[in-house]
Amino acid sequence: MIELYQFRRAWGLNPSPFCLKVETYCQLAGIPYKSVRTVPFKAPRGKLPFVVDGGQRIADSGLILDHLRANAAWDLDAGLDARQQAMGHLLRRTCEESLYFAVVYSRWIDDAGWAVAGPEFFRGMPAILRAVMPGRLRKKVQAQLHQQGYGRHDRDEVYALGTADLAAIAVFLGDHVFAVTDRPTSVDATVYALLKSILGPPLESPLKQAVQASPVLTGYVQRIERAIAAKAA
Ligand SMILES: N[C@@H](CCC(=O)N[C@@H](CS)C(=O)NCC(=O)O)C(=O)O
Repeated sequence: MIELYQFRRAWGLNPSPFCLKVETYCQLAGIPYKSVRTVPFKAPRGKLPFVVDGGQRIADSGLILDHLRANAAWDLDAGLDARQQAMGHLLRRTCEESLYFAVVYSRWIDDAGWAVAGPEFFRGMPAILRAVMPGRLRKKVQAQLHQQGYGRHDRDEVYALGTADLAAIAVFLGDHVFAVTDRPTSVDATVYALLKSILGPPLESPLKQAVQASPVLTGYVQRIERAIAAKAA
């Protein structure tokens, strides 16, 4: 049984796109796993998720998926040709290296998003910690986004960057059932995780408006959820 170390649920959902990516992959591939709640400072690389499999600790969602796919019975990417793999790589990078940071901005930096996300992220924390931790971590995320670059843009520009990614993803998906072939792959775990992270939480932002306005994107999210349900049945 794989142990998947991740954040506490927020709004009843997996709040982290990278944790949700791994959890979705496990669900799509029918991999038995146990979710274990933890915090980043206990992770091997200071970020979540990580997994423990037979005593081996593996951090980073991409490396975790590589590890899971090494078991042929769990390899959703088997049989993809070089072009499909390349398209998947580009799509994944768009989600993880660009769209992700717009999502982070919508939760941690945008005052409207923070007013909703802050209390939920730190719910249940002892009052003494809750008085200092949210502000401290918000400053840390602010510094991370500044280093990454998107934090140097104003609100409209950040959302323009994110919605441009969403528009490109929607064109790429078009009328395809799944991202790069006719069945779910690891690429779908990533794309779904980002779209669900925008759609699921009760946060209003131009990112959410863009997903909700796209039948391609909302239809895709529903298809992935049907594929997960079918695998569990
Ligand atoms: N490259 C890593 C990124 C993981 C990541 O950024 N995780 C975030 C949550 S979505 C995290 O743990 N942040 C806590 C921190 O930076 O302190 C992966 O693919 O797993």
